[in-house]
Parts: sequence; structure tokens; C-alpha cells
Amino acid sequence: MRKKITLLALSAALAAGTLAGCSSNAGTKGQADSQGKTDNKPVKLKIGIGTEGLQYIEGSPNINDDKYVKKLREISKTDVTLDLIPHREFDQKLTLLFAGGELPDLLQTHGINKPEVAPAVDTGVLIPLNELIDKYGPNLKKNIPKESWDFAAVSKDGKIYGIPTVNATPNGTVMMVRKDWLDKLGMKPPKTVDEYIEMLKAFKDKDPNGNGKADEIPYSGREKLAFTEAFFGAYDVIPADWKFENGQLIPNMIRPAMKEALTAHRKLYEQKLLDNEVFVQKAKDWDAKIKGQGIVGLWSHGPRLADKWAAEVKTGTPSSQLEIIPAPVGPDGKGGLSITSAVGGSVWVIPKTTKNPENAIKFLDWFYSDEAQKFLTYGTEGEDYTVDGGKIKYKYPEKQEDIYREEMHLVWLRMVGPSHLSDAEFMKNRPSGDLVLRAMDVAAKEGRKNDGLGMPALPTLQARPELARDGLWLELAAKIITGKEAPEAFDKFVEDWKKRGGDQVIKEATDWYKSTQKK
Ligand SMILES: [Ca+2]
Repeated sequence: MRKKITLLALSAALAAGTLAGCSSNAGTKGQADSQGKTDNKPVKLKIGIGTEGLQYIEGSPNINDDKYVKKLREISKTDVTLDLIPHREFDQKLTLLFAGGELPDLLQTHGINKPEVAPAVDTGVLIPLNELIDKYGPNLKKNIPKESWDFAAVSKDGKIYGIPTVNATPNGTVMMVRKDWLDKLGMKPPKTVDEYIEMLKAFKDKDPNGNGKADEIPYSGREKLAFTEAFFGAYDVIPADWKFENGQLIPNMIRPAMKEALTAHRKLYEQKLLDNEVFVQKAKDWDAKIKGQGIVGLWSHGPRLADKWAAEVKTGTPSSQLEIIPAPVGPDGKGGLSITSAVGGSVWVIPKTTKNPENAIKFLDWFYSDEAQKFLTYGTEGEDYTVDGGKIKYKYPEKQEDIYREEMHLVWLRMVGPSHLSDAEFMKNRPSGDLVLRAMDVAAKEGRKNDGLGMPALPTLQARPELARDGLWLELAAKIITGKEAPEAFDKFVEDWKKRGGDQVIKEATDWYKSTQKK
């Protein structure tokens, strides 16, 4: 069964033309790999790393010639070579690598329980790291909490296969609103679903951008309903999440409140309060509407990026103001997006083919040093900061290109270790630092619990991917929301879903849930 999945995923990836860049690592494995490496020669480390869709990274002519990468080599005393994995093709590329590509020494994943990584764990492609961490990763061991090591994205059957990043907040999505629009309309931030709808109607009808045209898009999101889940949160049915009720772990996709949530979205769509291009909209078009055109009033994204959003919307509309507001609350008075775990988006794994895995562990352990933290937060002396009387004077970026460049050291090169957000001194003087702190506060106070958090890939879902969120459910959601089917179609969908293997999915999920409760 597993073999079939791999081949399916492989052919999909091949069809998508994602082979490029797979074999660009000739000549990086030198003699330094052997035991007899000379003391002065820095160890070589080849790292497979995603671009995260960051402009600076994706726009770099050669990331290995970048000044920050050179600086990283210098101060970490590790001769790193970075192999970029394009953000949009990340999962396919990993599937290809594990299916027989040349693996790097250290590889970024989004968790060892993800469908593209889980087979590599089961077939022994990845090294268990427990002993290596004990020996060579004292700072990793000390600083990463036990809960994170135990998480299914990191460990399986007591064996650690990944080194995780740690999230500054487990709730990674908040609502962002054009405060200048609210102010102009004399409105207060909404709380309930009805108040949100009232606000969105005013955004649509009352020309808050003041250009005399009804060009406003009150609420926008991305294809597959990505970044468009706040109203699902109001009804406590975040589509990919699970709820333990009546002795079973049930996917939110089929719970009765989902019908209500879909009906609510149908109204939003019909009245054009929800962007009517939401099912097909690419990230860059969504971005352009919010930033360059400045015609979107409400969207959702990461709280840690609130300052970046504020600055980017200002480039299109200098008078704009961004605010972070609590997500709409539903019938139970609660709301918010999915609460994930403290384990961040990156989980670093070491393939069996890596000759000196301890070097990879030592390298990651170095990120917890003061020297590493200073570099990652403040960049390079003379360019990004100066030292005056023993105090760092950091040039906080204001222009968009500088903000993009700052992400290189502040976020992207910080492969593990504490986030800059927890550095109060740094945040205090940062432009819009207060907005980020408010965003983190909102994120900490809301969000929906996912009872399926950390669940490994279920066999039936692996064999029948159409039973997952982006399959039959997304098809149905599109039909109901765009008015092609009545909300009653939901009932038939639930029946179909169960018959096509869903009952087995629920059984497997429930067994897993009960096994975790016994611990
Ligand atoms: Ca207008």
C-alpha cells in the first residue's frame, strides 16, 4: 500500500516538473568526511532547506554566495552548502528526494509524520537521534521542551528523528483588519459573526478607500480556502482538525456544525463579502490585492508577521493602518484559528547517508550560542548595526527591500533556536514591535483545540487521499459556497465519505486517540 502512494506522489511530482535542482550537489562531499579530517579545516555540511516563499531568498541569484551565508560559515566554523527547495514544491521535492534522490546531510521537513516523510522513517532512511543529541547537542536538549521532543512530528515509538524549531505561539494565525477603514466608517472592531458581517458589508458599500468606486473586497483568502478559516473557527469546525466526541475522534469536515459554517460562507460569497476568487486565487494575487492595490479589508495570517504586513500595506497605501483583532466568535462565544503545537514549522532530519551526523547536531546546537543569537537577530556589524559605547545600535528596516533582507537573518537562517520575538530588548525598539506584541497576545488568548493534533498519517487516509480535507470535502465546500449545490448536499457528502472509507478513518483515528490517552 505504501509503495503505491509513493509512486502516485512521485508521478504527480514528475508531472509537475519538479525535478530541477535535484542533483546539484556534486563535489560537496570532500575528503573532510573521513575520520582523519584536519583540525583547521571546517567540516562540510550540505543542507536541504525550503525557501519559505521569502522574497529575498527566492530572489537571490546564488544563495551560497550571499553575504549572510558567508558570515554563517565564518562564525559557525561550518562549511555549509545550502540546497534550496522551492516553497511551492516542497512536499513533492521531499517525496522525490526520499524516492531515490541524493540526500543532503541535514534536511528540513515539516514533520516526520507528514505523508512525504513518514515512509522514510518506517524504511530506516532517517537516523534515530537520541544518542547523538545526548552526546553532541547539550543546548538542544536543554532548551527544547520535552513536550516538543515527544510530539509525533519529531518522535516515533520513543525514537527522536527530528530536531524541531519551537513556536513563539502555538496559534499561528490571527485576523488582520484595515483599521483606517474602520476609523473612517466610525466602526468599532467586531466580535461576533454578525458584527463581522456588518463590518464587511460596510467595507463593501461605503467606499472606505475613498476612490468613489465600489472596488473593495471585504474579506479575501487563497485557493483551497487557505487563510480563510476564521468563520469555520467561529463554529468550531476548522476543516482539517478533529474533535473527540461520543467516544470517537471525528473529523470536523463531517460534524453537523460544518453544515452551518458552509451555509454562513455561502451567504458571505453570495453577497460578495468573501472574495469570489477565493477558490482559485494564487498567493501572489491575494498579496497584490491586499498590499499593492489596497482593496482588501480583512484577511488572516501569522501574528509574528504583523509588522511586515503593516509595512507592506503602507507601500501601496501610505495612509493605511493595520490592526490585529480577535477572530469572530460563534454560538459558544469562542473563536479563532487552529491551535497547533509548540513545535514550529521546521523539523530537521538526518539521513542515513550522512557520514558524520554528529557534525549536523553540533551545527544545530551552535544556534543556541550567544554568538549565533547576536548574528541572527542583529545581522552583520557595520552594515546592519553599529556598536556605540558597548551598546548595539541596530538599523531597524523601514523600506520593503530592507524588511525582506532582514528576514534572511532574523527568520530564515535561524534554523533552530528561540525566536527574535522573545527578545524583549530587540522588540521594544522595533517599528510596529507593539503591533506584533498585540498580535501575539490575541493569538495566545484565542484559537480552537484540535484533538487530532500530532496524529500520525492514518493508513486509510494515505491510501485514500480524497477523504482528506483537500479532496471530497473541498469539492463539496466549493459547490455549496458558490451556490452550485444546496447546503443539504452536506448530508449526502457525510454518508458518501463514510462509505468510501471514512468509517475506517474514524476507527483508526479513535484507536490512535485512545492509545495516547493511556500514557
Ligand atoms: Ca472604493
